[in-house]
Amino acid sequence: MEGVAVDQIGRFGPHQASEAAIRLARDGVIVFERLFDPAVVLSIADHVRRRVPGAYDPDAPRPEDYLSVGTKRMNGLVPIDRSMAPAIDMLLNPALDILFSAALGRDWVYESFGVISSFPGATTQGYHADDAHLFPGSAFAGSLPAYALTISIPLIEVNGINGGTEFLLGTHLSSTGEGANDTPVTSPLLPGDCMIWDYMVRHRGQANNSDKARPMLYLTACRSFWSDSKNFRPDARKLVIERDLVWSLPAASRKRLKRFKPLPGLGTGLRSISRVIGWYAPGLHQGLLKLLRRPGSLR
Ligand SMILES: O=C(O)CCC(=O)C(=O)O
Repeated sequence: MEGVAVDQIGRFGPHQASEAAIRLARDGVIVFERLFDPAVVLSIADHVRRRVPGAYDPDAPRPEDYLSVGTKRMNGLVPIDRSMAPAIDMLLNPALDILFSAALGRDWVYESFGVISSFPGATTQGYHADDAHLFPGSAFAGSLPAYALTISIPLIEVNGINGGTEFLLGTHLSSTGEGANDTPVTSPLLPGDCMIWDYMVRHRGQANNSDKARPMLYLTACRSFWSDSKNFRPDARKLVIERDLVWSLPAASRKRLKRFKPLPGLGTGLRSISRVIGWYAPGLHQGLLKLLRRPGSLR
């Protein structure tokens, strides 16, 4: 941790979302302390461990839509099924809505929900931004507001041994990626806290020198015109939720999750098969549809 200033990242309580938004615009990163009930976060951690064992054990099967993000590091999808329903309440936390509306405009949406882990022996990442300025090389680079935010929610305590994320404050506002201050800063996190940063701010994950994985839920919220084509494979599923969990929400909450894909079930399986037949054998597809639509058929 030599050369790393601890706790210069603005830390805010759940009732300070407007102040947090001002600081996020200035520094490119903030922490919400105790935004969530730690017991709920730990119970979600148990579900993630069961559903996505590869987030805890590098030798376990890899998560779906896995992406390697450095030596002994992974990022993967976490499908939100009924057992993870409390995660929906976390996503719809009122303080997050205030912060995201201030930073991203009132039509903000969620783009992805997954987990990022560094395993024992993970080395420090190179500095990077999660994506570039919207108009790199133009006079607008560094002067436009945020288009997307990353939200990390630790599933265990994050400290100087298992390695948090460190930031070069203010670099989201620089057309060259250089900040007024090039000393990286970080902040310890406990289950219940969350760290939020602008996609354009430069940062890196620190080395994991502990003997355990360091998993964090990893989310993206963004403006409604934007989608992440840098950090996912073209066919990746980014936000998978059991359909009823979304449809049971009031419309104002549902619109934040409108990019969700339903957890695959029999219906989605049959629709995919039908799409493949329609694509490769359109004649057969037409014939099957006619058969199914005949009076007295199964449909
Ligand atoms: O693991 C971390 O602390 C940060 C990871 C990160 O910035 C990335 O993979 O893009």
